[in-house]
Amino acid sequence: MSEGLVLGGTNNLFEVETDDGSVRLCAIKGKVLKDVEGYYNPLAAGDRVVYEGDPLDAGRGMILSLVPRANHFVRWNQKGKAPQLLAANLDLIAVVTTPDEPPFRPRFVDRALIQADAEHIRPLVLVNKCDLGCDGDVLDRLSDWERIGYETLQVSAKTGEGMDELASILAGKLTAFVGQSGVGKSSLLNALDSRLGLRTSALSEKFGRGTHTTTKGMLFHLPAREGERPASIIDTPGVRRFVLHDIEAKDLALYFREMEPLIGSCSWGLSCSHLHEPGCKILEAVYAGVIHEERYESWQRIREELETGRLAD
Ligand SMILES: Nc1nc2c(ncn2[C@@H]2O[C@H](COP(=O)(O)OP(=O)(O)O)[C@@H](O)[C@H]2O)c(=O)[nH]1
Ligand SMILES: [Mg+2]
Ligand SMILES: [Zn+2]
Repeated sequence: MSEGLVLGGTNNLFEVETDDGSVRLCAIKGKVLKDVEGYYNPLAAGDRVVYEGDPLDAGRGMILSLVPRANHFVRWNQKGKAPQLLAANLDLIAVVTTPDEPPFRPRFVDRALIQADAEHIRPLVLVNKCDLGCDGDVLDRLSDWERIGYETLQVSAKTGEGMDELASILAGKLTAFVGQSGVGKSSLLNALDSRLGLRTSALSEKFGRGTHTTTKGMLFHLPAREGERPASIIDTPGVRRFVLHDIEAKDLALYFREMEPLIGSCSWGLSCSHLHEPGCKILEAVYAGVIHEERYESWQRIREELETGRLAD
């Protein structure tokens, strides 16, 4: 029995990297992974598992158990009606977005930031395709995320702009790239390591027939750059919408970094809905510009979504 690292997998067959760097295709033995019951997928890229090698086949093995996770990044899978593990044991979540093609989606970013904070994983707002130009709205949101304590970085997988800085941030960490299909997650990976040669596809092809884009998470080790430790990246499946998991509507404001310090100080105390009450410190902060209107709107929409189970946006 030895420990290995899950690189990816589907249909209960997982690619497990062994200590010597080789990869074994492993099935899960029986029902040993009880602690992950109820999930859309039992294991995710980044998981560490205990496996037993097949004595007759160096490329095969059986997963016996899961090593307890330091953290996991999950979203609610609406179709499968279950939480879906996107990645595990992360040091960083890069929430990838674009100024255009596909259009800038700040609410997607807000949701992913909240889920990252809820899991205590450091998030980075990564704007790709900055060669297309960031207009005022995008820059305004970026400076607001910075103001409330999030890191942001503008890069272009196409021109290479910002890629050195990105590589330095990623060095020595396990990072998940999370973002909608088409924002350039695979292109960023190719730019970081030209040997990968991952399939990328134009937006117009993304939703067409026979296209082949990432449908499962996959972990890649990048070569170390001079003077830096190597980076590992998980390319997660492109998610069209990001639905929060395991966060209650009444607690949502706790995950908005600029709202959290105000909670409890409203005239109505903890029973304040922050929607219309006089003496609401959150509403006052919105009027005073301390909470960005767009963030307040994000909060309202997500709260309604969590309360009713109906998807907004
Ligand atoms: N203009 C521009 N296009 C890019 C950039 N990065 C990726 N793309 C294009 O965006 C499309 C989607 O990229 P892909 O990597 O497949 O996105 P993914 O679905 O997130 O993996 C492809 O046509 C890429 O050529 C960039 O920095 N600038
Ligand atoms: Mg891709
Ligand atoms: Zn209030």
